[in-house]
Amino acid sequence: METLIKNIQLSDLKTGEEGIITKILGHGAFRKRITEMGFVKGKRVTVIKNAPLQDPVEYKIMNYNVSLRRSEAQLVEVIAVEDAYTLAKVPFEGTIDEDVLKISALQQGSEINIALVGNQNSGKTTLFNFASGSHERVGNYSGVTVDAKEAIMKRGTYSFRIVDLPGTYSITEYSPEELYVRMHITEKMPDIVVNVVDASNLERNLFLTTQLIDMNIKVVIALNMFDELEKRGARFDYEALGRMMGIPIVPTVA
Ligand SMILES: Nc1nc2c(ncn2[C@@H]2O[C@H](COP(=O)(O)OP(=O)(O)O)[C@@H](O)[C@H]2O)c(=O)[nH]1
Ligand SMILES: [Mg+2]
Repeated sequence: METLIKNIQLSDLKTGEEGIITKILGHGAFRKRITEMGFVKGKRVTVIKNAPLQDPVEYKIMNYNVSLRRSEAQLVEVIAVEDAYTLAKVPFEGTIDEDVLKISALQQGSEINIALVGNQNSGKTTLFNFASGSHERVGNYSGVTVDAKEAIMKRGTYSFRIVDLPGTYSITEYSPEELYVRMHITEKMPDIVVNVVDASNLERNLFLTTQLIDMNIKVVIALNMFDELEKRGARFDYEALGRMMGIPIVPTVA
């Protein structure tokens, strides 16, 4: 039987407790800074001082003492050291080296959250159904006015949690759909946003893309309906556009 081991927030560890880092949430400047401080997957972190409701929290990582704001520590996921032993199938009293702990932490952290974002009729649901086809459906979850579908698929040791978000032309919060998509990105912090773009309607579709770029998140463009483009005999140097925007563009036919 597979043991279910829960990731916990680093901020929840109490003084003296230790964890092994399984995932860093967040993007951009925060991610860069925290990684530079040594907070990367597989590293052991010890709580030096975590007083309730007090900021900052003090940690020891790679033999350095560092302070993190509580809000930052909430973006670091860890597993308890005991759990890393369980994952590594080594008894807790047994001898174990850091490499083994690291490998088990990497396995634990291998859930990748993907959000499909794009205009209506760009092919999000078709892509979602293709990706989740024979896989487990987690089901629908709904806001007050809009729905999103979620599925998990597994490839090797990775599991991908994919969310099909409602179609939007922008995410400036004017409609419930826009608000929902924006909240999902800022609060759930998907590891990757797949921006599904209708290749035959580029100009309109790329407006949303520019807004996603401004959100400082990891974006990949699925240049969908590529068959329609080819049918019209159009040629499009999407690699050059991708280089200009700093985003990988992958042609797809959902
Ligand atoms: N030709 C073509 N049609 C597609 C492709 N992807 C989706 N469609 C069609 O486009 C329509 C809208 O797709 P849908 O997945 O519902 O879009 P959504 O609103 O973004 O979820 C459907 O009729 C799909 O069958 C594609 O790559 N090529
Ligand atoms: Mg849809």
